[in-house]
Amino acid sequence: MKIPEKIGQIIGAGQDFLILAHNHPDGDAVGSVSALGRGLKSLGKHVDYYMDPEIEDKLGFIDEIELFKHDASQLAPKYDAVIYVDCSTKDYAYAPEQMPECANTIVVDHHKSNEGYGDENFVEITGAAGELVYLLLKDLGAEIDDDTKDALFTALSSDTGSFQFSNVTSQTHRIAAALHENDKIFSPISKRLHSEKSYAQMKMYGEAVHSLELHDDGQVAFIELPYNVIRKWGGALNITDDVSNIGMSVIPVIVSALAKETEPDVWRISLRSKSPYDIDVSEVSLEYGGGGHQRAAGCTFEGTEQEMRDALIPRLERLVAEAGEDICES
Ligand SMILES: [Mn+2]
Repeated sequence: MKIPEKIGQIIGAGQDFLILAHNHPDGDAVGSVSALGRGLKSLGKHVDYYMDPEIEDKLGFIDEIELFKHDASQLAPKYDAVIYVDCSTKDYAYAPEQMPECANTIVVDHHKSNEGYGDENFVEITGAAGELVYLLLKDLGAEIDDDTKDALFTALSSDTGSFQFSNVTSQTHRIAAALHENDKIFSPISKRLHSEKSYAQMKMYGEAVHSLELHDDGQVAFIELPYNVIRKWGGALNITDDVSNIGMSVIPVIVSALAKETEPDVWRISLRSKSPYDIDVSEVSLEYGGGGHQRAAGCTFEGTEQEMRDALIPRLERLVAEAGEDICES
């Protein structure tokens, strides 16, 4: 994997860096941003983070979060570079309305749909953006201390569904192995990220299971969490990541959708497709201004529940139909 040389030069020559990630940051975004910032600071650089304050409680063990800024007035007027992490497009980033002056724009991302909007782009399709951050920190000769390891493991573990998804490669495991060196144990973080839930989160999970529908002879799963249900169980932050994957655990589902009504008539849609089928759910998310990967993508739909269902369910059935007739054989 080739890291553009210019990135090392910009970081080497610069002193002040601004790090951004996407809206509604997940474990990969928060972990990658934190690890990158800590690594740059180990090289004597000054780092500011500007991040969406809506961060899931389960990520609260990452101390770097306390340094995240949410108020643009706290930022410097000028940086040597802004680094976009885990953002498939510039628009998807959580950024101040009035961006400080940044001499360079660096992009570190792993989304297939990323077209390279930076001056310098380290964009490769990997399991997690955290893999790219690890490679970059190694390349820069940055220190990877215990907290940085925790952040990187969080990134890898989050975006690979605890190393279960098809985006896991030998590189993902090699990096995870390197993080485990010196008898470092990540079991508590794994449990925290993937199995522990609060009562409200578990009830929300139950509501999602309860709403599960199958379409297209069981090949398409559809789960809906309406606004009143989300409110009842404490808000959208109590919808854990694994809710998006409930549909995928049902046989013989190959495409699943989770529709969350985060505000009245505003639906955040998460799409999944099962490997090894050649189905790219980002085709659908892109039609609605979203983005993502072949097997995990997202977008926002504005409209009534009926409008959302009428648009989405037939579209997913068509996606499956277009993938070919032999799909049920394997
Ligand atoms: Mn990611």
